[in-house]
Amino acid sequence: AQPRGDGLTPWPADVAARYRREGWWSGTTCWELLEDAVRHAPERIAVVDGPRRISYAAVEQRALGIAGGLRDHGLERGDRVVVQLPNRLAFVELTLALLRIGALPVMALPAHRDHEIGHLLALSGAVAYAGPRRHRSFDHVAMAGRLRADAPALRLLLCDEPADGAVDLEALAAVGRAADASDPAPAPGDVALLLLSGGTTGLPKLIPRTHDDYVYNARASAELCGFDASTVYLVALPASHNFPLACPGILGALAVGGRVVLTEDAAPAAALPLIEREHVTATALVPALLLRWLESPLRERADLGSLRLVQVGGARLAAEVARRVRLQLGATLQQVFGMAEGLLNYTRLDDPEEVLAETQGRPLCPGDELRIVDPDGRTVADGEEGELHVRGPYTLRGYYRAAEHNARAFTPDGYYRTGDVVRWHASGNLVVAGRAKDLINRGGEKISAEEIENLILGHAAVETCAAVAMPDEEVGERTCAYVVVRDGHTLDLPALVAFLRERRIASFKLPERLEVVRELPLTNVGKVDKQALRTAIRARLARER
Ligand code: J2J
Repeated sequence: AQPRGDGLTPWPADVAARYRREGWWSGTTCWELLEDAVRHAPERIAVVDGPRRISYAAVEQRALGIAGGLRDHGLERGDRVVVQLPNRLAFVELTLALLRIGALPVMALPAHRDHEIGHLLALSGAVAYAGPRRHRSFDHVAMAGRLRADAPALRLLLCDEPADGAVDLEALAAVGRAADASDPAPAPGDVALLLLSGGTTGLPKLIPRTHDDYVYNARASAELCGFDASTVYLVALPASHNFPLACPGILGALAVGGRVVLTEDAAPAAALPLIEREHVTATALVPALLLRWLESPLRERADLGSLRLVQVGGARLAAEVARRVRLQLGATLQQVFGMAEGLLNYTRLDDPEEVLAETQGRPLCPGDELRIVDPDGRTVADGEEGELHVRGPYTLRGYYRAAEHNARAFTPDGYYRTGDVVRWHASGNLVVAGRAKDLINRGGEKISAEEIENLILGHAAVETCAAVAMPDEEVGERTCAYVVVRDGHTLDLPALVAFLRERRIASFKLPERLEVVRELPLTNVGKVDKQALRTAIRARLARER
């Protein structure tokens, strides 16, 4: 079968040939990763979700049941499916089923609402939406109904329990199916899935990841992290994030015959007893969640003796907190500086404590090409700070259907401009020093300043506005909205939040502070001086404390 080029910016032919020659691209699809593990140990438990324990053979049959059922409903290779399932068995099985068919999961977050899901449906032209019926008192089926009017391609609703007008995934899984090699399958060079960017643009971009590149991502990560058949991996972060999905995450654990334990609740009261009960050996956290685990009185009550590896990434981790992982959780810390766009940096398990605590690791692959540049695009001197540019065998060459943005987000020679300001540590690892991109990193969830500003500008009282990060002890950063109010109008935070809620957006994007000002400071080229605003709010918060 010919690779499906739709939405994919291909690597140049000579570069692709090198990636194959070096073995980084192995010509394997994500589904074949699972198949290998099934053949190896069919009876072993692959996935644990609450009381349910599903063997490798059963996961395969159940995923094939879903794949067959979806094919019967007309789903084909190359079709897009917006997946918004929480950390449940159905997430794993549906994702595998789509990977088997060659249909593309669009990895939405459970926190997304009409605003985000509507955009993802439109951008991807998805023919199906998969969600829970109700989750955290939100009715996802009703949302899908509302969005139908503006998503003409959408014709199939999938749910993991019976719901009006939706196909029941559990019923398809329960019927099951045997493997049939004659069923059409994707090619290794095809796009496997679409991940969400933690972008800086008005609306989020989608990241096409191919089977070849994602299989490398998961396998090489599993090897680096020492994953094997004895690994019990806890999915604490939302499973649709790249980190828990494939770094090494769910795919990495399944590829080596390990076990995946799911939880919808990562709070200490739920996660720590689960670690004890399931003998979890590894997990991935964002710094904010790690901090909650460390601070919890439950930590001393649960037996966490099985825990060997705690990966932390997604946002800056303070060295003082990093050092507490070994002392208070009895596990090895691994810092991960990754991005859904591709590049993964990991500290190695046997790195000295100082490197584990103070750096964000080094690239996964010898084929990763990193450049640290000044604002003119010139490489900085060794050890100096600059913006990180990267290309490599698992880093995208272009966002999905975003030609205009791609012209800015990539250099002419194919490097992705990460927007992260980094420097090399003497140990050969990277240190993330800051960022040049305009977003707010709230406990690892990325909020595009432009996206939230566009929404705020829709309020009748708002003349102009700017959204900036303000420091926060718990989640690292929160959103502060600076607003110039129109003459004769007033605005306070509750009114602004109520207005934004009516726009039906993910609630982590809501501003948590409002500063009404007479005017916004400008730089000498006439743009809003966000640096000045960040400094101002930081000073103000310090004074208030
Ligand atoms: C500081 N900033 C970091 C870190 C990511 C593994 C881990 C994380 C992500 C992720 C991921 C950071 N210290 N250790 O996909 O597979 C910030 C940077 C980066 C952006 C990417 C994975 N680790 N960051 O966070 O696509 O700014 O991926 O460019 O959500 O998070 O965000 P995202």
